[in-house]
Amino acid sequence: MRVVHSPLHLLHEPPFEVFSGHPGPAWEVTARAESIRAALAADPAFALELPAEHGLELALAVHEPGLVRFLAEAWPAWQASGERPAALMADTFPYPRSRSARRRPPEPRAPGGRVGYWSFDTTSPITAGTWIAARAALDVALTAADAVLAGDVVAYGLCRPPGHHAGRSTFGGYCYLNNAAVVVARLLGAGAGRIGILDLDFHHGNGTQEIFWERGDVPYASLHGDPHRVYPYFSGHADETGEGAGAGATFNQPLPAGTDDTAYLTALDRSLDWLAGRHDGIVVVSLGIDTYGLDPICDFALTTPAYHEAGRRVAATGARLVILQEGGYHVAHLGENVRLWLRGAAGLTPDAAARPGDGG
Ligand code: Q9C
Ligand code: ZN
Repeated sequence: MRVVHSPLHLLHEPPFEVFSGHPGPAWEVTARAESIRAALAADPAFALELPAEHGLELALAVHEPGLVRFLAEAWPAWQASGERPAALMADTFPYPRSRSARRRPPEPRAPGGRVGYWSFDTTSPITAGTWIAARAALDVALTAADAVLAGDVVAYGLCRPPGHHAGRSTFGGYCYLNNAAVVVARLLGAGAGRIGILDLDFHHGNGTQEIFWERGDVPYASLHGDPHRVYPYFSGHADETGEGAGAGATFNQPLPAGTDDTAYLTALDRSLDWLAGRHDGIVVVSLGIDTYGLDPICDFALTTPAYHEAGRRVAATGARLVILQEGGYHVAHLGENVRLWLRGAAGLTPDAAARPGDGG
């Protein structure tokens, strides 16, 4: 299986995040992607490669161009303003329920105002290398998509930063550009017909859902922690099913704390049944491993063998898969869990060492 990764992710090292009133160390750290890269590099079933540059045309189609422009300019503009903090992060957001501000306000000039205008939370700092890393993650995703368009049955993009929380006009949740959504745009443009999205991250993919909310040709299925309980709080409920041409093309399964392997795999089967027949052969997988029982910021109870079984079941649908990395914060076990998911998706046994003939 081709594995696309870029060392440019190392330039994005958020120094902190603010969540539930706690200023704390960032969870979305460089060591995450390095854990995955190391695990895959040690397994001959995977061939690591660098991404090809793809430019920003598709990102500008999926996202509001002002967001892309802001992300590109934010750090230099912040530096030029004379501010010198470790990272640029929003503290003030537009509030659309204000009766006197129902029309969209203009984008302010101040960098601190601009960042609130284009984001929705306080967990996604912009640092000196954030834009370069976000662009590289997009190139990673698009290069994996190219492999599938060229005939590979499955390809994996080791995206960092992740993407599924980024909406058309907003970044947040450690995500800046929506890698999965831009890949879907690429596949649609290549004439691949209806593209399925299977979002397996612990958190609801609010950005991806929003981008395809009114699209009937991009069915979106997600299983995730119930937003009544967990981030991103404001989307992911079961009664969100799409609108307009997209009516019925969104399928959310909010799940309880402690969801274990059996319950998760049952919900996964429901998502796969729902997706079957709604796409024309290619499914983009937003692969979050923050469903892991030991994940430090999430509350599911999955164990390592479930990841191999999940990958196996997704691939057994016969869909061709563009698999993109999203979350997963238990760094020590992250690489192994991803490796096993991908081995399952490749139709390989869990353990390379035990069955040396399986590689390739
Ligand atoms: N202490 C992704 O998994 N912060 N984003 C929660 C809990 C927001 C998750 C912190 C979680 C964002 C891609
Ligand atoms: Zn997540």
